[in-house]
Amino acid sequence: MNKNILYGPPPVHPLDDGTGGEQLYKCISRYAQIPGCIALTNAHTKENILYKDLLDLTCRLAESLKKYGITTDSTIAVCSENSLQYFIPVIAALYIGAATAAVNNKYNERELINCLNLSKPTLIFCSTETWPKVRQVKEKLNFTKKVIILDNKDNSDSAQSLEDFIFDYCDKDFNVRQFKPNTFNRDEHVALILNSSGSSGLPKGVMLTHKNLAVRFSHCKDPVFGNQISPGTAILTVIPFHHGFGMFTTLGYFTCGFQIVLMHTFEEHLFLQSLQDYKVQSTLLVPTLMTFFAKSPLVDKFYLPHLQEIASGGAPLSREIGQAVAQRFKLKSIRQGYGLTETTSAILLTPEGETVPGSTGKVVPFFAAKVVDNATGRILGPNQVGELCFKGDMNMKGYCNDIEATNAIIDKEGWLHSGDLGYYNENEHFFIIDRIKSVIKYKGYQVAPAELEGILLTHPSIMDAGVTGIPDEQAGEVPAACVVVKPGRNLTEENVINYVSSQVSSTKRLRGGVRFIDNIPKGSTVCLPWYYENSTVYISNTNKDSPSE
Ligand code: M24
Repeated sequence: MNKNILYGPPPVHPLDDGTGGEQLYKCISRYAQIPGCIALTNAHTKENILYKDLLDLTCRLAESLKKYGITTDSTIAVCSENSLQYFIPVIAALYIGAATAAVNNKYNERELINCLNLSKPTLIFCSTETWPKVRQVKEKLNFTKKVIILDNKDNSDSAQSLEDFIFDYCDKDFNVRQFKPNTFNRDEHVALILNSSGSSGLPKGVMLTHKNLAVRFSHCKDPVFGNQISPGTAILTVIPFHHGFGMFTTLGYFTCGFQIVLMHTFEEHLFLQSLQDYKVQSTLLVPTLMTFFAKSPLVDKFYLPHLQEIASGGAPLSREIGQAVAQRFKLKSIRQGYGLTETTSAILLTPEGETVPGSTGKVVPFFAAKVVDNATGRILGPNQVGELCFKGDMNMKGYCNDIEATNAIIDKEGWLHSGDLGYYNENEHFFIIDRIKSVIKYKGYQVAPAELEGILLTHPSIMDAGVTGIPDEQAGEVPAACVVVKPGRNLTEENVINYVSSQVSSTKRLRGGVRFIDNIPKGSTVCLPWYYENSTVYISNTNKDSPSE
């Protein structure tokens, strides 16, 4: 055994038996028996769903899906902002073993088509807000048979309401008590398909299994790496459910019986008011919002004695901001998590009572980590910087229909190469210091340079283009482009920015500006040094967006 491979500790509780769907069913059934036990609250509207109603709705929908013809080989998609109804199709599909593709609700038509083409869902569950986009897209997809609107009671001409779908397909005398989730091989069976561009290239479909989910559930109730189980505990979350961070923390909360107070859009006052009103004990933030709260004067106006934990993940959190936020909220420390879409959820987490400022935590149970010198392949020891690699039971099954990309990120021995540079100290606490893969993180959202480069190259006046991330205090990073203009053509920075903006969702806009150069040196982060050397570079767009985008 190599002493420089670090293993997570044995779990406090053994891994529960059963598929992710069976485990959820068991837990939700248990909490449904507690009178008035609230599963979800919408912080904006103050509406609730009880565990009892969640059980009823998910079982009825699962039964309806089966009657409609959805099987363990089928895929459905959910394209919605965070809402009370979001998890109803996700959980129903988990019960019966259909895979769910969680689609970014902010995607435009082009992005939606690309993303849905990866998973090819038979049904799409959308919201009133995303319906106009989904409607356009459905006409261009021959595999999608039906669209169901989650939050509307009325049927439209070409979509059905959730209520009506259940009414049409679930027997009137269906008895929830007789419902049983399906059993299948959890190691292989795909539970969810999320999007990530991985180390390079275009966004891909990340296939995560029921075993991956079961491991996340065990972390969630682990007293060292997760939360103490106490049904009714209120958790506030504004993290998008379609992203791995939001998806797997929230699914985990259902297994603990927590009251999940959700927000679909970050509003400072409502966020703080909700922390106070629901006596929230734990909340999740991305570093952009941590930076915001480090300075927000409003925090002091609220009485928050119940708040015990703020957890941050999805992007680097500086030591200073972490400490400032902990101080503002009168907490001892901030819990950090580090993960990739390809590892399901966090694989490094701050263990209870072991915070080290600036560290993303220690290896979780069921996982191993090593730091590798990329030039020599040598496994490095403490305090030596290299690429972080992970092996364990939450590593994805692979990318949908893309063995080449899967083999490029997971090697023959099963190690996933994160594309992040970092080290661990003598106490096995990890520190992330840089990213070597070709991914930009704008407010925690992935932006794939290859996608923006592809768009730039379709411009009739652009000969070559390179996209990179440049540091930004508020957003972490912003995408910036270097462009080579075809001889005899004229192009302004504004032209280029608008051209890209017209084809991408907001997070991918070229907020870092555009620089015109004579040729693009090949390599993924080549523009970065160039950018810094040119201090006169014009940044086109000061960040006027809301912190949550
Ligand atoms: P994806 N510090 C620095 N970089 C980080 C980071 C961190 N703490 N976390 C992620 N990154 C960067 O969009 C790295 O470059 C996620 O971000 C993701 C997915 C699932 C779960 O995926 C990395 O290669 C989580 C993040 C997660 N983060 O925290 C928690 N979950 C968590 C926290 C508290 O593909 C890239 O982003 C409690 C429980 C939790 F699960 C991966 O980007």
